[in-house]
Amino acid sequence: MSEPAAREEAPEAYRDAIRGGDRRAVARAITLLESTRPDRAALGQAILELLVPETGAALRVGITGPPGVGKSTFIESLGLELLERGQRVAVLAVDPSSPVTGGSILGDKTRMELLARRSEAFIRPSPSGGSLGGVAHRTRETMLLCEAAGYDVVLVETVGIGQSEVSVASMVDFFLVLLLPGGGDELQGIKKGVMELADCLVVNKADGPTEAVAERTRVDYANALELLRPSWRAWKPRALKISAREGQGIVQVWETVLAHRAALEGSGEMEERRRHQARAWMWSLLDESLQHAFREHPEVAREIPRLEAEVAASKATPAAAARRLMAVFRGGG
Ligand SMILES: Nc1nc2c(ncn2[C@@H]2O[C@H](COP(=O)(O)OP(=O)(O)OP(=O)(O)O)[C@@H](O)[C@H]2O)c(=O)[nH]1
Ligand SMILES: [Mg+2]
Repeated sequence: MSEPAAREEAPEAYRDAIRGGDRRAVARAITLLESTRPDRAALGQAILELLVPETGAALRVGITGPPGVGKSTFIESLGLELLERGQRVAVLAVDPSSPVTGGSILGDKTRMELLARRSEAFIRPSPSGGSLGGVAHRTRETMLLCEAAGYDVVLVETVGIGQSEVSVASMVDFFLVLLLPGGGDELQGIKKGVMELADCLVVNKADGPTEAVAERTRVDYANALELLRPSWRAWKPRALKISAREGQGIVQVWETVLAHRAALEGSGEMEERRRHQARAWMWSLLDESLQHAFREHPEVAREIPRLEAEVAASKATPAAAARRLMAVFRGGG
């Protein structure tokens, strides 16, 4: 955007620039959304609201896996393949552990060197600081901005720590779990429940000395998937093996993503999935702002330390203290 500064602050100017695919405008709008200054954040929200009608067209893919499994290498490889196919690609991250300076994807830009250099690709580190919920909300909003800017595919990466996989799974159309050759999911630090969320399990590093064990691991996972109760009428999760480093199997992964989309669109489940996600997101935002309003309420804030102390000293039950705080909040206390 090259308009004078004052005009740039109008949400409409951002909207037009983002619609036109201006990457700098996208980046600046994301920074606004992430801002802790209420007026900046409000401008970000105003921009987002103007753009909502233009969102939803991208294919959203979530990628998780244990540290060192090859997520960045895979995303670079898949991203380049998609660019070859004429698609524009955005890469985002959810990393609640990331320090103030931004997430690991920033360092990853060096690992996604080829992708980062391409003008059809947009790479954005995880929003930093705050709760997982907050970080995930920002990433979701960033995803919408990227869609409005015309990115065809949004890849959302998260390292499997805490609950971040679950929140990424709840914002994407396709959820992919990358695994290492050998070692069960628990050994790899994949938590219970994450397997059930996967639309596809992908064993990476199927090359050189680890190729044979990668195939055995793939078969083991394929068998394990057979035992899971299917989440979808039209889709049975698959187990694949790839070498992200050699670029082997990447096309097959993408064809699986496309087959999944076709299947779920055919059964109406894709629309269902997105509707469900949008409702859940609304409630999660509401939970967040209610919590905030509650803690900011002056009388509640005054009561909290006293009641916490009473609960800790077993002088009041948690239930009674919670009831008391609610009564204060409602103005009846
Ligand atoms: N042999 C082999 N090595 C690979 C492959 N993919 C990635 N690696 C190597 O595995 C290491 C980790 O790769 P990354 O892509 O950084 O893994 P990551 O999952 O992004 O790691 P974190 O971001 O630290 O969680 C690097 O040394 C890569 O070169 C592969 O397909 N085969
Ligand atoms: Mg990485």
